[in-house]
Amino acid sequence: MAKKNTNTAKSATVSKSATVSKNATTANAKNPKTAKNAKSMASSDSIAISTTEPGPAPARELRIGLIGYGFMGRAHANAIRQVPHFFKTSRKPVLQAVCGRDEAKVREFAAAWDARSIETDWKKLVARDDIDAVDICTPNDSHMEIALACIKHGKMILCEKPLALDGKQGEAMVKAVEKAKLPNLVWYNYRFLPAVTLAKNIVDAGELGQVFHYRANFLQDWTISADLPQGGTGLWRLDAKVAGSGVTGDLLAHCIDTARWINGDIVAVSAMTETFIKERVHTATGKKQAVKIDDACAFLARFENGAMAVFESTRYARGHKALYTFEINGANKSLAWDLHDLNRLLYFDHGVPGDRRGWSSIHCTDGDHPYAGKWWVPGLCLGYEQSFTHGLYEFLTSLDAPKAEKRFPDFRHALGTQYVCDAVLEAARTGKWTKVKRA
Ligand code: SOE
Repeated sequence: MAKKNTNTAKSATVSKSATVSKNATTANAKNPKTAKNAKSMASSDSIAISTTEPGPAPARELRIGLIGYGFMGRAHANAIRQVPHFFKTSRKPVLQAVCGRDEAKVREFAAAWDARSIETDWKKLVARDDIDAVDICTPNDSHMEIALACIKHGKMILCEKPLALDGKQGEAMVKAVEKAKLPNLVWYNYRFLPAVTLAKNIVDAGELGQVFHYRANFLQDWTISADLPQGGTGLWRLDAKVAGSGVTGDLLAHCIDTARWINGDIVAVSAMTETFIKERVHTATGKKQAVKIDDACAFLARFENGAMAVFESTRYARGHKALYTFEINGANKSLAWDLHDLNRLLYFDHGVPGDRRGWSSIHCTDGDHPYAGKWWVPGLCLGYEQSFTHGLYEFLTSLDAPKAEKRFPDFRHALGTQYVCDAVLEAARTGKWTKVKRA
């Protein structure tokens, strides 16, 4: 390893000096004065770089096999590429392989994202010796089977949310992964945005005082058309057998993850759901079939810390594409966040003198803000994609300190979120307040 480094340092020296002396010669021919400057530049430049000191040891690779190449596959592949450019970790993530059933599409994805190899059978991928971690980016009904196979083969797992179809599946996954002591993550990404992490830090510092209220929405409008079929690429989200549930597992799960992370466990819920379009053509059969997912869901919740909450999600809020918002109100301060203006955290401090009191808007792009200092210069914005990059960074960091408190959602945390989803659906079915199981 050290030898390789030294070589790298040497070859850097050779090529840089070569460039400098070429410039110097050209300058010399034209203007002797410039030539003198160029010479001194050349010597100081080469002093700066002609070192035989080895640079830092290159990070050991973490060879990731990605299963699934849809929209989420791209989000994850992008994070795998970004982490080593912006963050220091002792394992360098690389896209060792991508896997999907359609070979032409997998090849296209592999070319676009520089995957080193492809597979069309996930069982082969999880058995490969050159894969350290598997990134499960497939529809929800396959998470458990793939995760259990990964565990058998001793692979770390990065699993797309929600963890599974329901708590029962989630329990089997948690049991197996913890028994095997394999590092694991679930991609609940929004908590890693600087403004959301700042909200968490402010609440953790106790600045809000007693927390009274939490409210969150996740609003979309893409399923309003009755002509939209269920099943197949992207549209599996409308097929209960594949998705497990509708907006509860797909969208509210994000809100629940953030809420539990910031404000602690949810202990009981009361809910209502609605399926506005009762039948849709299924892409697999070409026939109209009953729609069994929740198109919309609203629920009330009680947190362990006594705070009360309101959550709402729908795919029928005309005009809203992905409006995730939350607000938290404490005795001293309130915080609010909106995905459409994701770099800002709204902040109200009752401690400010009354005549200057008001909501302020913190643009979380300064070096003091979580993650922001690792990117550009202060004031320049980050986006949706960085939420995945930061999540992966936290996962990689934890590999060096497996006993430290995890700064990302693992299977067990995601199981807690799954239990809230299960309780919400149960409460909507029975019309009763329902206790949430503890993960
Ligand atoms: C659904 O439209 C979806 O893509 C979810 O599946 C994602 O988890 C969410 O982040 C954005 O919306």
